[in-house]
Amino acid sequence: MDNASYISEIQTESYNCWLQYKRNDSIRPPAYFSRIVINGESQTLKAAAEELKTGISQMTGIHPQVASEEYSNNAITLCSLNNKHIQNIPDLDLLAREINDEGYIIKSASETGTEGLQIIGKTDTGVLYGVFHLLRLLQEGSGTSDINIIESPKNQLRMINHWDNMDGSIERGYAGGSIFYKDGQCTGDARRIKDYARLMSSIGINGISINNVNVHEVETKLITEEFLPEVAKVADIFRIYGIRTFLSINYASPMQIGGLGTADPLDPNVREWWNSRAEVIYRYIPDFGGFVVKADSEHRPGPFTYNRTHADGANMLARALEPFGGTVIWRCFVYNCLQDWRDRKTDRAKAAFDHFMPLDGEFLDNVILQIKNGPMDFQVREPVSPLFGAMPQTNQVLEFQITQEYTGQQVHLCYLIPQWKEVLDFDTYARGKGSYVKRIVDGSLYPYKYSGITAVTSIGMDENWTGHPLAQANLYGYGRLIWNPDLSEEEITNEWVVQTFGHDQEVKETVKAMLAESWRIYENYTSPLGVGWMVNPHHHYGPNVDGYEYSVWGTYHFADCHGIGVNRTLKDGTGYTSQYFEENFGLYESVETCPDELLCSFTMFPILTN
Ligand code: GCV
Repeated sequence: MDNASYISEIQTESYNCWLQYKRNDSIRPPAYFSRIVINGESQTLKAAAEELKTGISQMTGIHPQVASEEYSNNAITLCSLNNKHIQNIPDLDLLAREINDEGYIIKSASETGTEGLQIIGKTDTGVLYGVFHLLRLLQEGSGTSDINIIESPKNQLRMINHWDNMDGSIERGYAGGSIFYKDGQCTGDARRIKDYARLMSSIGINGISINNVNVHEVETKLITEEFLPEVAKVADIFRIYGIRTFLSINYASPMQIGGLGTADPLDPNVREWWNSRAEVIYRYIPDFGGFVVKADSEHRPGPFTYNRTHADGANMLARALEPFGGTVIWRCFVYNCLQDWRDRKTDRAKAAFDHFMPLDGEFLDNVILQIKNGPMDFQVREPVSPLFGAMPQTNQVLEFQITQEYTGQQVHLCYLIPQWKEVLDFDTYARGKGSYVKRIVDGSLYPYKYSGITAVTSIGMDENWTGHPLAQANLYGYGRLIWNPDLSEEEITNEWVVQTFGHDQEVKETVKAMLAESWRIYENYTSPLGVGWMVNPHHHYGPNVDGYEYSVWGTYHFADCHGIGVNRTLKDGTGYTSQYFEENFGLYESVETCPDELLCSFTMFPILTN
């Protein structure tokens, strides 16, 4: 194939991302591929069968019949454990105990002693995940005999946050307009939203918030009857694919749309207002996930106006959602964007910890704190936020950024899986050695009721969803990594490359090499040594030495004729290092032990003149 036609094929296929199901004649389809049996009635099982049928047809040319019956010997049977009638799988009860609510078992003929293949989930969503797993194996060219898979997601909440505005724009979006809104209306095309749900479900996403955390006037009304019927349509599609819908809310809603004179969380009228709002929302969306909240940060309203704490604010909302099983996801990205840091003691990096750590234990158990991976703002390199592990009594989710705000805006290639793996593998030492971030957010270090990982998405109306086809790798990799943080970068990259570009050896090796090196290359030419903020103010496209936000106090990195970097030591700097547990405090406090890639995050280097 010549270069030009190869590229045009990629462009048209790129809408399907990693669900292309390219024809692959090396697959030897067993006889049972011609029949799919669904044991159950749900729309989720039907969607699973539809996906499987599409995948098998496209990859093998066989067009399976779909039948609804209890069990068939010579078929692929899709069945969830609550539907019973599963035959011929020895020790099923034992196996069932090994998977969680979203887990699944896939067993092929040789394993069951029958002619067919069974995909058994604890729930129907588990079955759907199992189907996507099987399709992935087929795309990768794996054989169909001897399949014996027992699989569960490691993280409970696996979320995506949209920063979509109702005028159709996306804050920090680089792939066209919103798929949900335009001109102040909900205009989402059901077909596209379904395809989006398929893509997200195939990588295990189970919650999506569909509007920007900066909630403006129009979006404030998403929780009213003017827009809830439209939000419910999105939720109806998402539900089929195992995804709960969340909304970002405006903390001042009781004033802006409720006609009250205050949004004080301790005011009984305000509480009552939120209680009845929750009732209305759940009438439209019975499985509504809850609220995402940005409060008291970057000019957003919040409880500080009333001299109340973030716990007061979050708990008020949590009480309203609790009877319906909803959660409040309260962001810790809280800092005073107008603060003057020229005294070199005031430090934005300290803000989240200072605000939230003292509140440990004060939040209700359906509140979850959402913490950005670093203490500043999704820089190409930052230390890991010291809040991880510092709040044993408060549910936590980790927030990544898939959209490439500071990492090249989907024009530059910057594969973020290596960065995210470093964060997840970071040892906080919160409970001694081995207290990795991944163990905090999967709920195994502390017994959190809710925990997990979320990320700001990178998609928009562009045909290829992400602006550049290679940027799809970050979206795919995010889902796979948060499903199982122990997957290696290489495994994830291999999966994505094959599903996206096929099996051509040269293409595979070239794309893999480009991805593998891209983060470090991007770091080196934009913002090395952890200096951060080498970007244009506001647009955040780099490199530029002029990085700062909102205020007039100069650059964050203090680069001038006297030196560069921020002294964050306890000894004679801002004291940020003391927010870490002892081992990491020691590491960062001394320039001798501080890792090279973070030197300018912790030390000010004078320019030596004679
Ligand atoms: C949605 C940074 C971004 C803002 C974003 C904010 C946040 O400041 O530049 O666009 O606002 O983070 O995470 O709330």
